[in-house]
Amino acid sequence: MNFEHILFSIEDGVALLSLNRPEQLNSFNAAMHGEVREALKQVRQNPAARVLLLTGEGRGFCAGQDLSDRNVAPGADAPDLGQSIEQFYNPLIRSLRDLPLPVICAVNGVAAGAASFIQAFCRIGLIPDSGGTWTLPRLVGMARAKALALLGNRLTAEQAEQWGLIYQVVDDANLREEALKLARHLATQPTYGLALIKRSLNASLNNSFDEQLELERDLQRLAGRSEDYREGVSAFMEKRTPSFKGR
Ligand code: T3D
Repeated sequence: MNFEHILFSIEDGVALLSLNRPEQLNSFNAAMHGEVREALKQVRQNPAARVLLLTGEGRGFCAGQDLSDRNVAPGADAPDLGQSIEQFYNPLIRSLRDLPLPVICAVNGVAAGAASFIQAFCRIGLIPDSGGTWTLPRLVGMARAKALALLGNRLTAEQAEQWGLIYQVVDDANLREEALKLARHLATQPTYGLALIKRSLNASLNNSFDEQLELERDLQRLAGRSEDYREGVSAFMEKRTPSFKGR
């Protein structure tokens, strides 16, 4: 498949997916959804991909749905946004959350809509979707989540970091390099073990402490059977740097 709306490559273990509709601040249309879906399928199927790095071309990261596709004539039927969420957005979010690899998001500019430092939805009469109403209160607490969602104010990257919405702010000029450095490091690490860590942390948000202890037992059993665990222990005993294969 030739990609028109995204840039996609797999190199040095890093799958790099950059949204590429800069004039529309990388907002999503159906074609871009299709390309992202195909790229994520390739990431899942290609063992050479050991980390996913998401970013955007131009001055924006992503402005959510392309609203020019939603500008209906007076009197025309309203679009079925529920259907669009079901067909496009929810599968995308599930696919990223369930991807058995670390996912790094290098947010290079304004992010609104599906990946967001502006919960812009309230400005056009919609609600935060793509899991926003689930994720936001868990990351920043209910008071701040409500303020972000009801006011639609811009949250600076520094504030987003302070509030726990993102991991780290870096200088604009260094973003791509810093993100690649992190991605390349993760690409040399025990990918299968990292996938199990991601799975257990995701599950912890809904589990009781006892349920989580049981999940940890089950996933540690799987991790303990991996080639990388064996290599990690050997390397430790032999006082050398481990060489992980991601299995
Ligand atoms: O299928 C479904 O519909 C399901 C539902 C999905 C839910 C959603 O995702 S709804 C959320 C949709 N997104 C928004 O409401 C954000 C709209 N954009 C903005 O509010 C602002 O653009 C930003 C706050 C993100 C950035 O502001 P600013 O001042 O930095 O840039 P700008 O001048 O507004 O935008 C620059 C250009 O990008 C401009 O085009 P132009 O005038 O240069 O030709 C603008 O129209 C375009 N653009 C920005 N966002 C979108 C967009 N074009 C289409 N769709 C957009 N979402």
